[in-house]
Amino acid sequence: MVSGLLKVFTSNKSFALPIIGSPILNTLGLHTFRMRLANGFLALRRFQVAGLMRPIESQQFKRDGIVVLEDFLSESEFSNLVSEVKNTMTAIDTRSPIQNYGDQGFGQKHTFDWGFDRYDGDTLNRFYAIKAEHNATHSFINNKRLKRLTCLFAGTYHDPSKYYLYKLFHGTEDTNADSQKAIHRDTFHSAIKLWYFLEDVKPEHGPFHYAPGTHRLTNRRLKWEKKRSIQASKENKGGAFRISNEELNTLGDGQLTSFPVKANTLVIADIRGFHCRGAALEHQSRLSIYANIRPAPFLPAFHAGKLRAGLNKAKQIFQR
Ligand SMILES: O=C(O)CCC(=O)C(=O)O
Ligand SMILES: [Fe+2]
Repeated sequence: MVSGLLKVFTSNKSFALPIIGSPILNTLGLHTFRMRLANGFLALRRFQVAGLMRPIESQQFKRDGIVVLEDFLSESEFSNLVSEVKNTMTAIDTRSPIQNYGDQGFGQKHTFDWGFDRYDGDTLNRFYAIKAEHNATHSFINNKRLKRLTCLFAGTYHDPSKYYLYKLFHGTEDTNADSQKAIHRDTFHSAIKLWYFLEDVKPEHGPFHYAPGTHRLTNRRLKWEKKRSIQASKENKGGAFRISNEELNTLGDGQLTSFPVKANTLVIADIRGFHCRGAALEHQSRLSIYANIRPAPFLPAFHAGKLRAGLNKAKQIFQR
């Protein structure tokens, strides 16, 4: 019971849990209370990391929940980065060839020496760890504009460990469908994902789709969330709610839009907004640098990197 109560104040979104998933408490508004409270903490964390400074892009992010920044790096920085990433991927793919584990739905993590694979149905997400020798990649991750925007949008301090090189291979939909291609929102609280695309993403590559404006907590949205939380509690379901296109349009907060992009474009999205992966031609791929930045929704901002280093040090001392 105590642990169930404590989980209310974490990012946990499973309606199979005792308190988070209580139909009575959600009828009384627990889920929407968590959403509103998380908004309050986000405002606090944004103030902690950026004060009152708001870069020009933040107006658009506040309105739409997504920004698309073309020509993000200079041509020379971009071409250095692309060759570093492609060389790395080729070397790793040779050492650790892609395997099919027969996963269905949202697959488990399969780690290999340089990263991990995770399948969505038959579609593969291959994430490659960034190592010290990847100079061009490190320059990208430490890009001042990138850090300013991500820290402000997510309300967190910069944490390079969140970044991966990322190759997405679209699979066969008929036999083993990719669940990310259905419209959904990831979280009940604001959090960001970013993709810095290294190659053009055309319609056949399954571009990111997003419904601008749907990250906001409008009254209609809160009503919808409440209804869905009660239903999910009764069915002990997960909390990454799906929505049909018709229902999304009825909600009226924003329409699903495809975001095909040119290489050298950075896309940052608030994943509380409705989104999905676009339909693609089989075996097409997308290449990007990716981060999923999801700070604890009910805590002030803290330096996760420094905390990890401190904990590791303490562990070493105790193990002596
Ligand atoms: O890969 C994409 O375009 C989006 C997939 C998705 O829904 C997610 O990463 O949360
Ligand atoms: Fe998602």
